[in-house]
Amino acid sequence: YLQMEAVLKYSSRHPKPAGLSLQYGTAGFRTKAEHLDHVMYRMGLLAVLRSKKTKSVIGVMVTASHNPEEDNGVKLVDPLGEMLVQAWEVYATNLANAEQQELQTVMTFIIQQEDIKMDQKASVAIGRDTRPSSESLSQAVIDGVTALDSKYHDYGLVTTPQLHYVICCRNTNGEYGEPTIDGYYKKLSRAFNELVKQVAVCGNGRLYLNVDGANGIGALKLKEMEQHLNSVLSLKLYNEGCKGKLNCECGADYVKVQQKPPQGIEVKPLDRCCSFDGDADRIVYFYKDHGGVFHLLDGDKIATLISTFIKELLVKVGLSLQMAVVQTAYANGSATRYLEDVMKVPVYCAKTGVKHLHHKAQEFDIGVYFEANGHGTVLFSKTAEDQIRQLASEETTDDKKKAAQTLQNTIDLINQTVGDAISDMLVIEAILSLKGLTVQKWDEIYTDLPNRQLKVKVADRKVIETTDAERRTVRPPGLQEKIDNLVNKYNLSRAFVRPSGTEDVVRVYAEADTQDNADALAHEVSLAVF
Ligand code: NG1
Ligand code: ZN
Repeated sequence: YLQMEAVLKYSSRHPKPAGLSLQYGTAGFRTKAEHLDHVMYRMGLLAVLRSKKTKSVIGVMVTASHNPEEDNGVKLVDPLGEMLVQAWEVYATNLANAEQQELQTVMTFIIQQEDIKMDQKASVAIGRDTRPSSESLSQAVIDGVTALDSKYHDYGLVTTPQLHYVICCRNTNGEYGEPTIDGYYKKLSRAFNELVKQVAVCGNGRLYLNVDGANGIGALKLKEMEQHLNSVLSLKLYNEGCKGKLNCECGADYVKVQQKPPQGIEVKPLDRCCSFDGDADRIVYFYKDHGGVFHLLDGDKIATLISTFIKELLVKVGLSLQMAVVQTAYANGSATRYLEDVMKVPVYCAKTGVKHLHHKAQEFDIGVYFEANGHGTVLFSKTAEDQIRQLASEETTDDKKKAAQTLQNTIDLINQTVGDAISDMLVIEAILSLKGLTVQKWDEIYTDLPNRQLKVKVADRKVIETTDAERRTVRPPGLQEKIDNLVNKYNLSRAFVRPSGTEDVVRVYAEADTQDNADALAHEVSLAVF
């Protein structure tokens, strides 16, 4: 049919390097930016098909998150702001890898397989991060949408969670919020200002926070957000992207993996600091104590803080809603133990990758999920939200109503579509001020077990197969026994290996009673992987 002519014509402007093969992984496509032009064009095509199929606006985000500046990537966003449904990932892979002469066949296959009505209207929303390559790559996405004669809205520079938010709003008739970036700022700032107005904030009535923007989009967008914040929160921005390179010796991933502060930030003892990643969907906190020792507050500490706060409010409002925390194998053993034994909160372990955690968290009235690296959010079921909003508006005792209103504002402050550094940061700041907690007191809730993460290059990482939410290997034969024997040599120890879904490496994780032992165990396990 006619459109195919346009698809092929435009496609020749976005030629695929012959033989290049990429895979839509846990975070979409991700590789060197110069290999991605054809992928972007084709994801524009796929977004149109997905939009026709779901009769909804579909998002396309151009970013490679915490990867080096030279890399780029692309992810599709489904109607309610979730990640692209798994069944379509293989279409994405096939479309990206089709040679020019196969493009028509692959397109036709998807259209037939999904019974897509090509006369159905489509609409695509596009966003991008601050990488130098992102602008022209998002143009390639636009070419794909245009080739199929469809509508698009280019939101330009946005954080990943902002695009997810907008998609959700647009597909729910504005029920989730106003479908603009300004609407995002208004929704979050209103909730935040409501939350903190009831507390006499320590010192001169302001909260102070140092933010490492990873030289990325987060810093840019925080400046816009700040104007809405009634000047309660005083942000000092570092690595805001004017000088330094994106994610280079800074950002949430660097701070988490290196376990040290980012470059370019001046940390005074007990100063509260946080780091965003390159597309602002992850956040970690850190500080230095009086002895100059660095302390990291990762996704596990954030999940603990938030779930404790919500649990206390649920007791006050007297609602028996079921709350659970979802983690991955990378969660620190101390965090899991604290939540289960002290907080009596059920904890579940999901496979690495946000979609797995998100999916599990949806099973509960309130599902708090965080990856140790700082990606996470809280999901409230419709029932939970309705009950809380009802109580907040009722004529009940003052304390009960107040707690319900606090919960309601917390719901509004949280970006339920995906982990969001800006939203999580505001939630954390509000909780700390409401509970009168310093960053050090928050850190002391439990003590992390010393741990180490390593990467190992192997010929073929796919030979490693895992089970039990990636905590054990089933292949190659004998590997798990070797790991078990090594783990048994140490106290309070745990270790596992898994192939990365975003890099050509095998990741090794170990924890033990001392840092030396965690380091030694990680090293020994990585030797066993060869
Ligand atoms: P891989 O490369 O599969 O370990 C990494 C992170 C994930 C997730 C994805 C997507 C770790 C150990 N892994 O996945 O948590 O964030 O990237 O960005 O941090
Ligand atoms: Zn990210």
